[in-house]
Formats: sequence, C-alpha cells, structure tokens
Amino acid sequence: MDNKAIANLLFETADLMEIDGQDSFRIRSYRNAAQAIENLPQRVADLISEPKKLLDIPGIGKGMLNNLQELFREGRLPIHVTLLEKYHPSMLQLLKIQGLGPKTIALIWSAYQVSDIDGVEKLAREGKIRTLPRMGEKHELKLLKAIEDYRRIGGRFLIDHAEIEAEKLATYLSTIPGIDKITPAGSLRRGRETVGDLDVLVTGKCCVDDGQRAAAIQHIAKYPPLMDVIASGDNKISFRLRSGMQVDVRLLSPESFGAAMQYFTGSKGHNVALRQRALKMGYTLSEYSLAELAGGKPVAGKTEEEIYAKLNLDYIPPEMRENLGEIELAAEHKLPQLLTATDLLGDVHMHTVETDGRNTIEEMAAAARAFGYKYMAITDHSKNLAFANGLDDQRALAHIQRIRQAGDRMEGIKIFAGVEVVILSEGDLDLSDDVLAQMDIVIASVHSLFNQEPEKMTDRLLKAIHNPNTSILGHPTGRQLLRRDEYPFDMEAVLRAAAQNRVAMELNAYPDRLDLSDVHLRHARRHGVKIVINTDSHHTSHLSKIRYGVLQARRAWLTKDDVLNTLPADQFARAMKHAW
Ligand code: DGT
Ligand code: CA
Ligand code: CA
Ligand code: ZN
Repeated sequence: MDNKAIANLLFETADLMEIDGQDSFRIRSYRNAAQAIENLPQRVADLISEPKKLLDIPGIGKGMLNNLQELFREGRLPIHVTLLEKYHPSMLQLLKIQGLGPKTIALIWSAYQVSDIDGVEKLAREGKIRTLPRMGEKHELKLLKAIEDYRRIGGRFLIDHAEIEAEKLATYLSTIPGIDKITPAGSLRRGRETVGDLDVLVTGKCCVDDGQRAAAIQHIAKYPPLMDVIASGDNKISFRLRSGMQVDVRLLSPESFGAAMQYFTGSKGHNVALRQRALKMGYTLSEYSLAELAGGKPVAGKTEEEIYAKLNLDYIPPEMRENLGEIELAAEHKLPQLLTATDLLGDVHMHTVETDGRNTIEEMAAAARAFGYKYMAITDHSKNLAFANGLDDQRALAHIQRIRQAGDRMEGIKIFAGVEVVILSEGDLDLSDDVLAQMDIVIASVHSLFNQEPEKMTDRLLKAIHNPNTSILGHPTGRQLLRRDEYPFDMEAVLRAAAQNRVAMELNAYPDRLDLSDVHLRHARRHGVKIVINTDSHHTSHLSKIRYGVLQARRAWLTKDDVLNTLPADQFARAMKHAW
C-alpha cells in the first residue's frame, strides 16, 4: 500500500466516524495522521518495521501506530471494516458528492437511514432534505446539482493517477516469463485529460501459446491491488482496482500488435474514419490486421507505422487521433510539427516557502536546472491570498530582490522574478502598478469569487488583460478537473483581447487543472493567442508534471511557434512585456 492509499483510508475512516457521531478528538487524530502520511517523503511501507521512526512523525501516536501495523499485517483496518458494515460501502460514494460532508450525511442518516446516492437524490426531489435542521431549499438544489455533476464526471480519473496505475501494473506484468512489450492504449495514450478505464496491451512469446497465455491471465488475476475480476477470456482480462479504476488487459500475438495498438488507442471516431478509408482503398482494417478485401491476405499489422503507411497516410501521433481533420492532413502530408517536451526551455510559474510552496528559491532553481531548463521564474502569490501568506507590495519587492540575488549566484539557469497576482472582483490586480512594473513576469489569476455572473467575470478578465503589467493570464478558466467547473465567461472576447494586447494565456500543466483545456487551446491558436505552459509547482517534484501540459498542447495541435516558453531567455523576457 502506498502512502496515498493509506491516507485515503484514514480520511475515509475519520469521515465514517464523524457520521457515526464518535468523539471529535479521536476523529481529529485520524485526520492528522492521514495528512501527515500524505505529506511524508518516505514510504510508510518502508518504515513499518521501525516503530520508533513512525512515532517520530508528528500526528502519529501509539494508537495510530497499532492501526498501521494491523493494516500492514491484515491488509485492513478493523474500525473501517466495522463502520462500513454498519453504514454500507455506498456511504463512501456519498462522501464524494461535493458539498455533502459527514455532518449532513449524518443528519440524513439519522432521519431516513439512507446511505446511497440514488436514495439521497430521491429525498431531495421529494423535498425531504430542506426540512432537516439547518437545511433549506437552497441546500437541496445545490445537492441535486452536485449529484448531477458527480454522475457526469464520476468514474473518471485524472491522467496522472491513470499513469501511475499503468506503471505499477506494467512493473507487475514485466515479471511474466516471455513478455516482450507492455503498452497503455486508449485515452491514456491519447493524453486525454481524464481517463475512464485503463487499456493495457501486452505481447511477447507468452501470448502465442494457449497454455502460456492462460497461465499469464491467471497471474494477472492475482495482482495485489486488484479488487475483483469483471471478465476473463482467452486473451483478455478486465478487472477493477481497489481505487475503483477499471482495467482491460489484452494479450496479443506479435504479428497483430500494431493493428491492436491502432485499434485500442482509438479514438472510436478516428478508427471509424480510418476503416472507411481502408475500405475505399480495397482493404479491411481490424484489431488483427490491415488485409486485402478480396481474399483477406494481411498486408500490415506488426506496427502502427506500416498500417498508416499502407493507407498512404503520414504517421498520426496518438494525441491527434480524435477525427478532427487529422486524417485529411496526413493524406496531404500536412500534419503540423507538434510541440515536444524538449522544445520547452523554461517553466515560469512556481511558488516557494515565501508563500505556500515547499522549497526555497535556490532549491526550485536547482531543480529546474537539473530538469534541463535554460530559465525559470519564481511567481509567488499576492496578498489577497491570505491563506497562502500572499505578498503585499513591500514583501513582493523584497522577494524579487532576493530572487535576483539568487539569480546572480546561480550558474547555468536564468531566474526571472515575477509574481502571481490576484485578480480582484472588479478586475483590479491586488499589488500596486509600480511594484508590478518592476517584475519580469506578472501572472494574473482569479483565485476567488468564481460565482460571478458571466458578464461580470468577462469584464473582470478583460480589465486584468488590459492592465499593461499583465504578461500572462494564469489558469484562465479556473476549473479543477473532477471537482470544479470552469467559471462561465465570454471566452471569445477574452481571446480577442489577449491577442490584441499580446497577453499570453497559460496552459497550467498541473494534472488537476490542465487549464486551458485542449478545446480552448485550439480556439486560442485560431485567435493567434500565444500560450505559456507552466507547472505551477509548489515543490521541486512538481516540475515533471509539465509533460501533462505538453500532451494537452499536442492534442490541440500546438507547434513550437504557438508556445512562448520555447523562446530563448532574452526573447521570452521581451514577450513577457508584450513584444513578440
Ligand atoms: P475512456 O476509457 O472513456 O477514457 O476512453 P477510451 O478511448 O480509452 O475508450 P475505451 O476504453 O472504451 O476503448 C479503448 C479504445 O478501443 C477506443 O479508443 C477505441 C477502441 N474501441 C472500443 N470500442 C470500440 C468500438 O466499438 N468501435 C471501434 N471502432 N473502436 C472501439
Ligand atoms: Ca479506456
Ligand atoms: Ca477499455
Ligand atoms: Zn500558482
């Protein structure tokens, strides 16, 4: 079990205890331990045989130590099991509804003994939630909306989560004798921002012989994080992981591996269009091969490249396979030269211990240099973000001075001094103009009051864009994937203003944001708006998340020219002052 899984289990237990009306001190101790474990650099699994070290961690006392030891011994936490028996596992799903916390759930339970989403939705529709203590019609409507949102996005996972699960599974699969290749397909390979289920393709000698294949499938069924097998066949097994994620693994012969990769990478729309093209050219395309219509003789199948080539197409990168015109371009040999990770020369949105980051200026800079960047920027928060200890004018000036001094000492990387300034409710920035004018980079972001009327939000963003100090509009739509929708505003007007004022738009690569989305990025590109891809790192380990941004950029067909942080440092600095 990794730290994240342990922390989740403890958070869940605390929520269930709260629903159960248990002692608040005890509940807090579970939450504290969960938080401590979530942030722990070492793995609890590695420390479990050294109780002293575990007890040294603030938030973990004797009782919690016993819990953890029991968890590793038995694979379960008795109190968690007991509470789930009492309230039914559906309670955990109910806890995932936004705005529905343990307190409200306890209220609902004590009045109606309902512990599942369908049941709560029915109560709300019947007007039976508004009559509960401290509830009203407004709460009831909000709850119905939250349930609707959950249904829409529920069952999907963030791309980094899917990637980690795919890597863990690949490590396990690699121990099967005779295995040669293990590759994720489906939406993960296409780089979609969220992933429904994980599709994993496997090939090698183990997949050819019937007996070996059956043994391999049996082995996969014993994968420790597996919760239950949904279906198992001759060359395929589908199962659910404890995290709730569903996985389809297919074992394929090497002759048809390319055809299978093509088929299972999708998207469905791309595949349908490709199959039509094949038919017109006298072929059939299946998950096994590209074959002649007459006689069925296979002409390609080992690799994707040969399949596309036989169809007179340039190779189409997986990120583009959404049937949005890529097949036509590939036929005319006009596919764009998509941005690659190595095109990026810097990451210019990161935080330090001065506000809510976890590392110092020097540590972030050293990490960025080790990552291979030529430049980077420190852009800590401004004062309106009080919970992040945001900078006021005075601290902001002192901070950029420290950043510049660090830059003078640092070799091999250019450090820009910037700020991530809050866009206030009317569109003003919350640091004074003459302070902002001293920055190399000003990222202006909305961090509060997301519920404004669309017209008001549009005016707010337009005003921020018109501020001559603004270089970049940070995470422009404010969405948080699987959690919070974009705030509504007139994107068209904002893009036009950004293009006119030469203000760049951010592609925030943090996997729970990916903001702008691929769809908006495509739109931005049509308007001639330049993009800056940033991680918004709060820790040195976050820098590598840039790759999720690169994937979205590729999905939006962006090239090096569309992205400002591919420019050399001096040109990039000018671009941050609207000169490009
Ligand atoms: P997801 O899982 O919702 O994030 O999205 P995908 O794209 O991974 O979809 P999934 O897992 O249902 O299927 C994986 C790929 O397999 C899909 O992208 C294309 C292919 N595929 C699945 N079902 C069909 C089908 O009925 N027709 C065609 N042409 N392709 C299919
Ligand atoms: Ca899938
Ligand atoms: Ca699938
Ligand atoms: Zn930030």
